[in-house]
This record gives sequence, structure tokens and C-alpha cells, in this order.
Amino acid sequence: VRELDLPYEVVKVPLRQPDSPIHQVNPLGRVPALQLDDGSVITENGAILPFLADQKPEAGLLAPLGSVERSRILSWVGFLNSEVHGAFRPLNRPERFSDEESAHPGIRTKGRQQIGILLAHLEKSLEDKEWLVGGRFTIADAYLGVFLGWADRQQLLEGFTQLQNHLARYRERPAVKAAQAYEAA
Ligand SMILES: N[C@@H](CCC(=O)N[C@@H](CS)C(=O)NCC(=O)O)C(=O)O
Repeated sequence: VRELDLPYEVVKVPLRQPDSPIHQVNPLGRVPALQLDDGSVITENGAILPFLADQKPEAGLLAPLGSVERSRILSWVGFLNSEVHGAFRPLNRPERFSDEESAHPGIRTKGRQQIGILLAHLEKSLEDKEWLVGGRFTIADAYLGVFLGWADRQQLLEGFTQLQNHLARYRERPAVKAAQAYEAA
């Protein structure tokens, strides 16, 4: 929404707490959840990101309906949503994979290896390119920036020059700077 300069209100909610107000908006208790003025709710990044981009097509964060470019952008969004986000779960939430605490370090190690495979694919895809599709920043890059930030915090970007450069470019964007300053405050 900051990239598109759309009006919005942020509502902070605690996660993984049964009494969190997020459950009234998204029964799964997950963020993001986008509530529109008429009260309707859109969940899932794979739907929220294209919906927002389509509010201002002239900003070029997505591409025209039916275009190959649009399918390429959505292909990356799907990959990030289904493969990359899920790959962080063993690292961040090993308790969802085993009740045995002694198993958690092994789950984390395996998780790091799996993320490494996905990062290598992204690194190759960004060779000689600033952004994933069409030579401009799109919702695919906006989404990728989040996971590269996570990977950076977990020291998983070592040796991935393209990904480090992508993250640096992403962090230079005024909308990203503003969002991160807001989050930090
Ligand atoms: N498939 C969902 C996943 C959303 C998701 O898992 N969000 C995390 C935060 S990054 C969350 O709300 N976690 C709370 C939980 O797992 O209970 C999407 O892409 O929107």
C-alpha cells in the first residue's frame, strides 16, 4: 500500500494467541489480512498483492490481464508463497514438525539446507537483472524482499551476491524505508 500510495490503516495484532482479534478477521489467525471499507476480507498474499496492484495498474507493480508478463510475476508470487514462505517454517517453528525438543536442531538444520536450494534458484534467476520480471520493481520483488530480509537475519545470504544486491536495492526504496521505520518504532 505504501508503494501505491493507497489509503490504509494498520491494525497490530498478537499472533499465535487464541484470544487475538485476528481470529475475527481471519479464522486461521494469520496475517496479512486485508479488510476493505465494506467489511469484506481478503487473505493470502497470493490474492492480496495482485488485488492491491490492480487498484493502480499505472504504477506497474503487476501487468495487464492476460499478458505473459503478468503470468511471470504471478508465477514468482506463487513460488514465494508456496515454496519459500513454507521453507522458513522448520527454522522458525520446529515445534510444528515434532513435539520432541531434541529433534528441533535437526529440523532447523534441514530447513536451512532447503532454503539454500531455493535461494540458489533465485540467485540464478537474478543474474544480470535488477528485478525479477520486466526490468522494474513489481509485487514479486516486494514479496521477495521480505524473505531476503528473513534470510539475511538468519545469515543465509552469504555467497549470494545477486540476492544481497536485490535486498540492498529493496531497502533503498522510500516505501520500504518508511514501512521498516514504522515497524521498528
Ligand atoms: N499463506 C499465508 C501465510 C500467512 C502466514 O503464515 N503468516 C504468518 C506471519 S509471516 C502468521 O500469521 N503466522 C501466525 C501463525 O502461524 O499462527 C499467506 O501467504 O498469506
